[in-house]
Amino acid sequence: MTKDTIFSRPWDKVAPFEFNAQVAEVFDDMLGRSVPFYRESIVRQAQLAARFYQDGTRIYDLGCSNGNLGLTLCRQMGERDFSMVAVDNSQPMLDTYRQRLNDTAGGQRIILEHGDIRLVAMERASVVIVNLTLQFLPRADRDALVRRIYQALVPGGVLLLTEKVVHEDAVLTELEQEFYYRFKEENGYSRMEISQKREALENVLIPETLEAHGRRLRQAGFGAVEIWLKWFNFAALLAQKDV
Ligand code: GEK
Repeated sequence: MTKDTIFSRPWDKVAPFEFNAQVAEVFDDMLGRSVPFYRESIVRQAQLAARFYQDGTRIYDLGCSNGNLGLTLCRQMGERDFSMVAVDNSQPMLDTYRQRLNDTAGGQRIILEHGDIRLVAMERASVVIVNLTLQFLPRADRDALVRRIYQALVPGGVLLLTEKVVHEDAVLTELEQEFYYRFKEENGYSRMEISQKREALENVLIPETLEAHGRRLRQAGFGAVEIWLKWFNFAALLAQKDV
């Protein structure tokens, strides 16, 4: 695993964050050290996907990056047949995913699609995964995507939505961020790295409150919504379409 040192030297001007080849190369180290319970949440989402998958339907992974979820799902499903479409608009991420799929038993069950998740056609979905990706869309585009996901789901189908979140209360938002930066420091990031990354993500990663996510899910039609993981400024939700 290549170590993430992207922000370890002072930048003259911090450019907006992009999912380019440099990021793809260090992605696993970056996420492992920047997202609390990243591995745990990948494993549980793969287990949930296996649990809710309905034969003859599809799983969609929107913003699939280098395929950690898909590869974990292949292991979870064993010999069981399934069909997954994994979408990302970063070619370097998909190149890594492709290489990893070639080395994975049953990897042909996953189809990679290069494109914008706002435009991807979806149908007969029993599981849609949006892991840490809705936050990168302009806020104005989020309602439409969640509505389209709801429409593409078969009865009993689920959306697994994980996001960085903020609190409605500014003081609690600050507390959550303080603990988040503490987590990053404990994982070896310097204060300068943390601050430059924060600047690079400004206006690129736009987190919302849990209440805003709940409202959007309900407005799209989801009846049952469960927060199955919460750590300060991170939350993972499961929303199910009525059977
Ligand atoms: C994981 N889910 O490891 N269309 C397609 N892809 C996009 C778009 C878009 N509009 N915007 C961003 N992406 C992954 C982690 S990373 C989260 C997701 C993070 C892609 C982007 O290229 C990147 O690969 C991914 O969404 C976000 O389970 O790095 O914080």
